[in-house]
Amino acid sequence: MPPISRGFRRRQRDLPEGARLPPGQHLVDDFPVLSAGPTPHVPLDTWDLAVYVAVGESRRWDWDAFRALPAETVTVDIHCVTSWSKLGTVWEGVPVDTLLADADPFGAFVSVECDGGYTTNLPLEDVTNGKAWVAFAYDGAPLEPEHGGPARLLVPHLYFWKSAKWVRRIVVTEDDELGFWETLGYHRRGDPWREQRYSGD
Ligand SMILES: Nc1nc2c(c(=O)[nH]1)N[C@H]1C(S)=C(S)[C@@H](COP(=O)(O)O)O[C@H]1N2
Ligand SMILES: [Mo]
Repeated sequence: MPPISRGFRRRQRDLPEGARLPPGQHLVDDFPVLSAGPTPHVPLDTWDLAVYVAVGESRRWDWDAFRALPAETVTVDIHCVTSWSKLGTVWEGVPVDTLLADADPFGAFVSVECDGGYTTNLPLEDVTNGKAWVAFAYDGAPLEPEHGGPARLLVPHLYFWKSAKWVRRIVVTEDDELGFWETLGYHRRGDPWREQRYSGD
């Protein structure tokens, strides 16, 4: 039996010139799929996106109306709490600011709800002012179901569990109502640069 060869150890890839990684993260080239349950498949003709801004004030878009909203192409780095990061990912999506345009949200948090039952909570501040999108394309192609298609939240400056796949409802809340992973001990905000992985971090 040969000794365990160094070749078996994962070699840390060199960072591209000028790139930075949050603490405790390593680079991957592939695009891992992380889903807490099966991939939902909702036909586009029954899909809609609803935003609940305040009591008695909601907005709803069916697929065609959603796709008619002005979209942006963004190139961002993404960071999963399980420690992989991926640099320079290219997405197309509708800014959450657009979904909230002219609204007067009655709370300072949002609860994001998905097909399949996944939820996550975020400060409203973290999904506004150009920091978050509802993305429908990745790398120039419609978003694959496994990666959240037809549409997912994209909040690249926070750990990627906040980027809820198969998003259907964004609900403004007064209190920070813990979501799926947050209830299981993950951090309520999840800033990778501050390494906010677990609730005590
Ligand atoms: N609806 C839903 N969204 C989700 C998840 C999930 O299980 N269900 N997993 C989260 C986690 S932990 C990560 S790292 C990313 C993974 O996205 P990906 O599968 O496209 O890489 O989605 C996040 N959004
Ligand atoms: Mo994750």
